[in-house]
Amino acid sequence: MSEIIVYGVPGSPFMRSVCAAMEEKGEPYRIHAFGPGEARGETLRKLHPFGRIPVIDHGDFRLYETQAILRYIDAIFPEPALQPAEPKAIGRMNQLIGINDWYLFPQVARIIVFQRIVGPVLMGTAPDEAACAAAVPDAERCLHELDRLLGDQAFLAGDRLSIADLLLAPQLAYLAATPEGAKIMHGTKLKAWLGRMEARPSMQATLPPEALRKAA
Ligand SMILES: N[C@@H](CCC(=O)N[C@@H](CS)C(=O)NCC(=O)O)C(=O)O
Repeated sequence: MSEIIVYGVPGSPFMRSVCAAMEEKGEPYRIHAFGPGEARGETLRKLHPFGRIPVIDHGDFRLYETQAILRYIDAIFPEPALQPAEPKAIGRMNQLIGINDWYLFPQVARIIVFQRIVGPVLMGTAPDEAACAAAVPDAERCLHELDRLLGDQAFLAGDRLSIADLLLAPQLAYLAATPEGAKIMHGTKLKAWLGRMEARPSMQATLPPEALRKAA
């Protein structure tokens, strides 16, 4: 079977989810890293019409949208399974994926993490304090709901690691490193879960570049 190539910009949380899934599977993969300029230009548009990362190639099969990539990886490398079999856990995992893609990333991480970490490190911009403050109610809603759904479980969708954990942990690792995220997550079960996730070899093997880690 041909090797999976992951296209993206190192430090991207969505790309980290894909790489962490490959690490969990213990399967080799290759990263094709774009520079920040390339990631906004025609090179990327040729791979991804919406100009986002990550994208994967598996032989002549190309795929984008992180949750689709994660499900594909789980289908071609079945062990260890990253999707539950029990209907309620499947529903919960899919709900969490939706929360990430519809609320947490666009309403919260894309604003607070960009303003506090990505912009200052990669573009030399100063944080827009008003934009960060305006995103706090959405951050509170998302993080409190994730904490509630996690409850006393070991993982977000139950007692086993799933795609939901791998999608959300890279996003929350950045968010927890911002003053807004740190304050909201302080003392929560979600924060403890994040600590457990960050200790996993798959997350340790896919740490963001040092400059982004230091800023975080
Ligand atoms: N729905 C997409 C979102 C991916 C996404 O937004 N990736 C970010 C990087 S983490 C990106 O490409 N940003 C480029 C931009 O905002 O122009 C997915 O799940 O793959």
